[in-house]
Amino acid sequence: MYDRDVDVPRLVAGYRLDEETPPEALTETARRVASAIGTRFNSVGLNYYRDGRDSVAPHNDHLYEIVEGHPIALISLGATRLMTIRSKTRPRRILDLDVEGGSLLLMSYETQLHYDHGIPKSRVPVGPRISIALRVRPR
Ligand SMILES: O=C(O)CCC(=O)C(=O)O
Repeated sequence: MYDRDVDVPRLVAGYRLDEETPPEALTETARRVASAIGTRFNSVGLNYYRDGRDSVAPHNDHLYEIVEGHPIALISLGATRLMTIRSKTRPRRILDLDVEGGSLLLMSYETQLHYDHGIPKSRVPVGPRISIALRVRPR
C-alpha cells in the first residue's frame, strides 16, 4: 500500500464513479459533497474499522492516484476515532483529531505532500466506524 509496507487491518472497498455503479447512497453522497465544495469526484473508497484493533498506519495518498489541485473528502460514519496528522519534515507538527460520525474532513492535495495521516489502534473499546473517501483520480 502507498509504495510501502503499512499496517492495514481494516476492510476496504472502492468504486470508480465514472466506470461502475455503486450503491445509490454513495453516488448521492459524492454528488452532495462535490456540489458543496465545487469539485467533481470520480472515485469513492470505503474503509471499515470493525473495532479498536482496526487501524491504518500513517501514510499519504499516492500522488499519481490523485489529480493535482483536487481535495480528498473523508466522511466519517459511526464511532469517533482518533486521526493523527503529522508533518513529514521538521519542525515536527502533530495534530490529533477526533473524527466524529457525521463529520466531513477535507484534505487538500498539498496536504499529501507535507503530512501523513493515520487512524491508530484504540486501547479503549470503540464501536465500528466507516469512512468514505472521495477522490478525483486520473483516467
Ligand atoms: O478512515 C479514514 O478516515 C482515513 C482513510 C485513509 O487514510 C485512506 O483511505 O487513505
